[in-house]
Amino acid sequence: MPHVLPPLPYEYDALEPHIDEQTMRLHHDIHHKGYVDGLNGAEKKLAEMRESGDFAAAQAVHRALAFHGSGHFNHVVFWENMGPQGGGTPSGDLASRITKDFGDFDKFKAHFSAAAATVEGNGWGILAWHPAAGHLVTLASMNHQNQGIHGAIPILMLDVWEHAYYLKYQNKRPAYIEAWWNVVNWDNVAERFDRAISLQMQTT
Ligand code: MN3
Repeated sequence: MPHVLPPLPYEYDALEPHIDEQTMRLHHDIHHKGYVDGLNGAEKKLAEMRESGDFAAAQAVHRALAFHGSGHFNHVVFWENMGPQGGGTPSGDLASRITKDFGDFDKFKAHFSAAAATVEGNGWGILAWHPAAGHLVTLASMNHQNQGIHGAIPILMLDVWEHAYYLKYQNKRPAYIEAWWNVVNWDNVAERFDRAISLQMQTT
């Protein structure tokens, strides 16, 4: 079954003034759709390669698979991580866990912002549950096909590719990151956290 571009879970202008409508239209309709099409193309090529037994292009196709696959799935999380009623601070188990693993929310926020701001070039700031470590981790991911810690489950993702903010914030990525906190849908992050912590990897 081919992958399909999911519609945004809110209107294109719903995150104004923090994320502008034009950026959202380009980001979702053009960039995200490109990842979906690329992923479908890579999977189709892989199926053809299995059929023909000719794997000469395997390296390039797997590179495309990782690039477009990560691009697609990261954006699904990213869109749902935001919402027009966002901002504030998390509550419940997620809030307790953030305090336990990062000290307090403000320390976590500063740490996550620094991770996102210092990604070299394009990439992502990621808060993830690591089943093997048994705690939350903050990741700074260059591009998105080169995940740093395998097995981590992203529950909050911030896109810091320039296409996510350049129209409104130009080179001021920290200003975009600061504004982004106002649209975080913590209910969604908490829901992801609740599901993620049910997975415990056996490491001993
Ligand atoms: Mn993007």
